[in-house]
Amino acid sequence: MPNETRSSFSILVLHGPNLNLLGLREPGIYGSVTLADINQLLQKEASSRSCQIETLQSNHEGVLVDAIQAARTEHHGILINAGAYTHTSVALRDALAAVAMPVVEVHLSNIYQREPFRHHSFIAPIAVGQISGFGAESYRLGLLALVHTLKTGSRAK
Ligand code: CA2
Repeated sequence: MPNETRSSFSILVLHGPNLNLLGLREPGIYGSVTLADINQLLQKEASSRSCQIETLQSNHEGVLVDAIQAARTEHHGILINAGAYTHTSVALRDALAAVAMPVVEVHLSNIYQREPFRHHSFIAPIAVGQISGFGAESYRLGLLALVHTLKTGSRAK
């Protein structure tokens, strides 16, 4: 079914390494919200837009690559906070590019206000867009941006 006439989408939400520690360690940088809180927020936002989400957190690059490959037949788009793999992983970027579906990259912190090694993202060039620096709100905004992209097929150039 063409996207313009679809009323619902299935979205894979991926969380990379150490994000399972959210709310439990370093609240000064990443805040006190837990990953379970973020997933719950996304579930609520998605269901109010008649969308489905599947969430997965992994500390292992290969697990994330496998999930991205499997998304090809299960989902319409991917929302990803790849954590530190953002700055290191050609494998994740290649997998995301290979599945050829809209990807939105999100970060809790503003990666451009942090150490120089966090300023480069391997994912950004193959993503529809990136949202960085709004805490848990980055995920909500990212989900809205992804749903908008899926519904309209629109991407700014
Ligand atoms: O700001 C983000 O969302 C990051 O993707 C978070 C990554 C970091 O490597 C990226 O540069 C930016 C780190 C996630 C680690 O999360 C923790 C949470 C609590 C305690 C320790 C780590």
